[in-house]
Amino acid sequence: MIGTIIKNTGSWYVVRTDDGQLFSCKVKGNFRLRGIRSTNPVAVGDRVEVRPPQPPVGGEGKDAPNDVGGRLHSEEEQEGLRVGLITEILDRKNYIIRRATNLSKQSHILAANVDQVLLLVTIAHPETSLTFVDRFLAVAEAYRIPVILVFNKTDLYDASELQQLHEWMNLYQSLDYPCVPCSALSGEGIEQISDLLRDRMTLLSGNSGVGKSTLLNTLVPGLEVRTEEISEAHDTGQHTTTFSQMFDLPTGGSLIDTPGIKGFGTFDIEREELGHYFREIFSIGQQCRFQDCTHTHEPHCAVLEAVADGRISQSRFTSYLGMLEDKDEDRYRKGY
Ligand SMILES: Nc1nc2c(ncn2[C@@H]2O[C@H](COP(=O)(O)OP(=O)(O)O)[C@@H](O)[C@H]2O)c(=O)[nH]1
Ligand SMILES: [Mg+2]
Ligand SMILES: [Zn+2]
Repeated sequence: MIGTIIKNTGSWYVVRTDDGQLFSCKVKGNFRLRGIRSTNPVAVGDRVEVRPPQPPVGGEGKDAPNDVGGRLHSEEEQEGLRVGLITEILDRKNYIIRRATNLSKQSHILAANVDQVLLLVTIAHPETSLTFVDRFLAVAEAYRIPVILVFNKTDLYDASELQQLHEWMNLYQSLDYPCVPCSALSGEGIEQISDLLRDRMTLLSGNSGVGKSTLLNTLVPGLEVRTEEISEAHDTGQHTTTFSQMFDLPTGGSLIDTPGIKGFGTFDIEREELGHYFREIFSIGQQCRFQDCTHTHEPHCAVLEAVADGRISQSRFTSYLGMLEDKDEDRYRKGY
């Protein structure tokens, strides 16, 4: 049977088959993914093949998930889901990974087959930094995954914060990112967000405290995801226990929530390539004299000129330089 992974708790996965059955699954023991060293072989959003475990014939079936630890103990199994075994993964459209730590080569797959990402940002309470937003956008650009920027908690903003909201929205709208001001509490913007999410698989992302769980509860009636989760505290820790889940939207489509994950993290982008992932730097950079211009010191650099005369925003350029610097450090530490 073919289905979609809709939940991941540790080594257990809930798969919903295309005919609507729910299975609580483990992954077949010898399952390997080509080319990715990741802590999880499959992730929420993956399309997989599921088989009921082999009945034990005169002993334990070799593939039976019951082998592991001897006893079934997943939450879902206790809730009466059938037990299954993931035996194959179907081709992925894309996947989003995050390195366990900056220096680690091991990655964790956050989600697969996503159509777009909703990045929840707050101007204040807490403030999301523009650097964070720009890094996030650059990595999404590299993955070719569209991002919707949603500015939450508008009900809390004072005059100067509202002013800042407009500036930020102007900046990112000018770069063709859809921007929606919203209040998960008052309901402002919710309808517009619903429209953008319709019939798509969307990954929900953003710093802790920006209102992801609250927004989820607003968009999915009947859901009561806990807000202000404590798991976020482990965010910078080495071994985040990730627990991802996909929620169906009443209007069609789904939202994937990955608590404890605030960003994509970094991944390997060549120095000369980084500018491709900042839309305005990419387009203006076409006019630089050198094709591999890093827009830092080169003569006749169109990007430096555009920063000087305000066509490229200083904050965007600062974010770009920050990412370049990180790359230098990475290089140094890893010795490549
Ligand atoms: N005033 C206001 N508070 C909000 C809004 N959205 C979320 N919050 C509050 O912000 C806090 C963190 O929200 P939560 O959904 O747990 O954030 P998460 O960490 O991103 O999941 C909670 O106390 C929410 O009630 C909003 O639009 N307006
Ligand atoms: Mg939360
Ligand atoms: Zn240049």
